[in-house]
Amino acid sequence: MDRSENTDKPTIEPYDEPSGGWGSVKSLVAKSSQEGLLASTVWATLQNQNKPDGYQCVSCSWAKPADPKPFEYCENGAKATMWEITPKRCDREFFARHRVSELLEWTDHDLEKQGRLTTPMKYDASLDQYVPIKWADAFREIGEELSGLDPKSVVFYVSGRASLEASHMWQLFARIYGSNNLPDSSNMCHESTSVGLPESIGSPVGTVTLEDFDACDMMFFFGHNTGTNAPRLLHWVQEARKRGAPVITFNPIFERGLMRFKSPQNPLEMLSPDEGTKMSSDYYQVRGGGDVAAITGIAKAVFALDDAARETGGRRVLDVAFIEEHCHGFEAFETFVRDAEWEQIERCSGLPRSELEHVGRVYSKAEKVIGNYGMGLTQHRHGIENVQMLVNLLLMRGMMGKTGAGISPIRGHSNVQGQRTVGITEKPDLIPVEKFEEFYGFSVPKEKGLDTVESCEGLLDGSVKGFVCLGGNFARAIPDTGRMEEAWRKMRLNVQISTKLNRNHLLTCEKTYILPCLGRLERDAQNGVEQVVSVEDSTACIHASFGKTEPASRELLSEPKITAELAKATIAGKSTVPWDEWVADYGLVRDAIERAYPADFRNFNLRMGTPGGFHRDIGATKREWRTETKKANFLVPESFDVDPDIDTTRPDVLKLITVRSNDQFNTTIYGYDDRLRGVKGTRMVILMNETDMRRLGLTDEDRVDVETHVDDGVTRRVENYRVHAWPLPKGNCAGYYPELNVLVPLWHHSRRAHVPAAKSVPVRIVKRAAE
Ligand SMILES: Nc1nc2c(c(=O)[nH]1)N[C@H]1C(S)=C(S)[C@@H](COP(=O)(O)OP(=O)(O)OC[C@H]3O[C@@H](n4cnc5c(=O)[nH]c(N)nc54)[C@H](O)[C@@H]3O)O[C@H]1N2
Ligand SMILES: Nc1nc2c(c(=O)[nH]1)N[C@H]1C(S)=C(S)[C@@H](COP(=O)(O)OP(=O)(O)OC[C@H]3O[C@@H](n4cnc5c(=O)[nH]c(N)nc54)[C@H](O)[C@@H]3O)O[C@H]1N2
Ligand SMILES: [Mo]
Repeated sequence: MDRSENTDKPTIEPYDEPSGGWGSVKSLVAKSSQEGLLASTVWATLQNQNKPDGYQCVSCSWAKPADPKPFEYCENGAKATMWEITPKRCDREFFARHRVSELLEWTDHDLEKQGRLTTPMKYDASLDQYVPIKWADAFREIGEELSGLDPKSVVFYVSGRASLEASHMWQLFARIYGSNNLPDSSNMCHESTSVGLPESIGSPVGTVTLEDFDACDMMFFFGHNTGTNAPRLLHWVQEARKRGAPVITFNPIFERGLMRFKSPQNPLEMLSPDEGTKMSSDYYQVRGGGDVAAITGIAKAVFALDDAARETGGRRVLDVAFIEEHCHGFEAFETFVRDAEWEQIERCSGLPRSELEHVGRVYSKAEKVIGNYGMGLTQHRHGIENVQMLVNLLLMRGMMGKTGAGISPIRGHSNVQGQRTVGITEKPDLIPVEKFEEFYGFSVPKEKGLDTVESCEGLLDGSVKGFVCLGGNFARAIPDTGRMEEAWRKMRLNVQISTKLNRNHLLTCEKTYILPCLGRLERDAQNGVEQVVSVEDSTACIHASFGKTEPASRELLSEPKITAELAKATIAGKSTVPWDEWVADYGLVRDAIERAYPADFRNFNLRMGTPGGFHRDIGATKREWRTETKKANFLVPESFDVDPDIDTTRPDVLKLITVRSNDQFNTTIYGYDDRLRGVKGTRMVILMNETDMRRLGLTDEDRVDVETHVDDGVTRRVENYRVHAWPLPKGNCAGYYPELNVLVPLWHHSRRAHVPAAKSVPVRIVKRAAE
């Protein structure tokens, strides 16, 4: 099933064109014809993308400006749109033609490529096929099934795309039923942020808005592949570079978007023969997992510069007034940094002292600095420490709570941040329990529910018996996919609310249903009245989203409607939630959200059309620290090299970094060309440092098996991958998620946040005998 290739002769050579540019235009034209879409349809739809009176893109969560450009979309946002408005249909005839055991052999790409799901389906084991089921029957059967299960044994997963309205309803449904088991895709993503930032600065989300990006005079990028995963942000980086602001990147892989960029929005740039804007003024190939060490080195350099300033009576480099008034724990941090040995910093970060000192000097001269980061920091055993260390660096110079400065976790899914804001969490202490109980007359379960890793543990030990998924492809996105697929099938109930066919649908249980829903781009009329939904972007701004395209099928229901019907079938009479009234008018759901979260959602219905969105109440942006100490906390990591799972005694053990290609959205694989890395025609490749390859007796195109090197009695292996030399730090190798998730042990995760450590998987590469 994991033969993710589409040609006999894949080609792998680094891409040296700028990101954006003509390459992105060509790629879009090819995609629209592959989907069988008319250029005029694509064009008319994209005109509305990320506009205040249009729909909010279903790809990444990057901010939507108040004054959008005529084309406020990027190559990957446009791909996501075309993927959703495709004329292709995965309808009842499709399911009549294919048995599930046959579909299990298909790749992720081939499954989703079938187009939009159109009809509710139920798995029939005697036929090994999905057969159509009426909506009313599906709701009734699922309701009966849920009523017979212990609520603690059922998991209500949410992938980060569902709207604020659907998400708020969903968590109420789960809690009234009796379960706090509300894992979110965020558990695999920015949970290190959601746990780390509140301890540091008293906010679970970032502190910057587009205003800050317009004003900053320096940026850091740690572990984010911006050109692929939030391409519109490149425009703000380009503007900053044109203002002369340094942009300093730490990433083990040279990612094109943060090297060179040509704005497809700018005809002059597009026609000019030059190579586009140099995006990172300095690009450091930090060793995977080496960021705590690298940041310690930069901090050490800052202390040294501050010492020198004090000696000569010059201007202090530390923001002493800020630290005194606003911070806690500075002395312990200072001791940690001053005590750190350069030798160890260099070894763990893979970077020479002179380079880190250079970064310290550049940082010391800047006044308004933004610290951007992505999965390269969060998906590690020490994901929380990574995040907190970047905050420490910013706090040293007072880069928090002032215009042009702050911490910027670049979030993933287009509403993943917002789902947490309106109650999707397994932790009841993060929701307004008393309010829910008072408003709706039910008792919220008080014990913590299951997060993603704990849900998987429950699958393995048999205590989880049902999964109801609001979007996503849980069983494919999680670690240890080999073991988890087997465990998944032992459940009683698998309910998938989805737009496209994916592997999770094929992991059938005793009762399995696919409930097809409207996408965000589609017109959502309830009793003839058109509804609007809302989402929160990466900068904590909340926007309305107006669906305008014709639904892919007349049978589709909206996510709020499906949630309400499931709730009515399962927990009728157990609360006073007016499910039908809410579905008839989503504005009433927004009123309910406002009542539950008045500080964030004041005048929600009135303000949601504000161009640029309205900003949530984030204390840290006002230097109001909602931490236990009432201060911004410097938090000291235990050590640098804190991945205990890498066997450093074995020179053949490498640290595997799993990444996304430029032709995928998570488990949605649009195609096999990772244009920005120059990998074409295959996803079954392991990129390696050339010296490591030679050391292990490997040459380009050799076929290898990759095995996880941990001692837990489980064999985890992928077979017949090709290796290719790539400019990576020694000891690292890289390949594509989700195919490689089979290699990630479930227990290999960020310690307190439980984010799978998908960026540091200990593996051995074993050459295959010639066939
Ligand atoms: N087109 C497209 N857009 C997307 C997505 C998509 O799949 N496709 N997914 C969305 C989602 S849900 C998310 S969470 C985001 C993900 O966006 P990113 O945060 O960019 O996630 P990855 O693609 O995993 O890339 C992680 C980057 O971190 C680097 N890295 C790995 N290990 C380390 C390390 O130890 N230190 C440092 N400094 N860097 C490291 C990798 O080389 C890579 O460049 O994108 C969102 N946007
Ligand atoms: N090894 C490794 N594993 C990872 C990661 C990694 O970097 N490396 N990244 C992790 C991260 S950051 C994330 S966020 C997770 C992603 O995990 P998920 O969010 O669970 O996965 P997606 O691939 O985004 O889900 C795709 C499916 O969502 C459904 N869908 C699409 N649009 C809609 C919609 O509007 N409504 C509904 N109801 N369904 C819809 C479609 O059926 C589609 O097949 O994966 C994680 N797993
Ligand atoms: Mo994500």
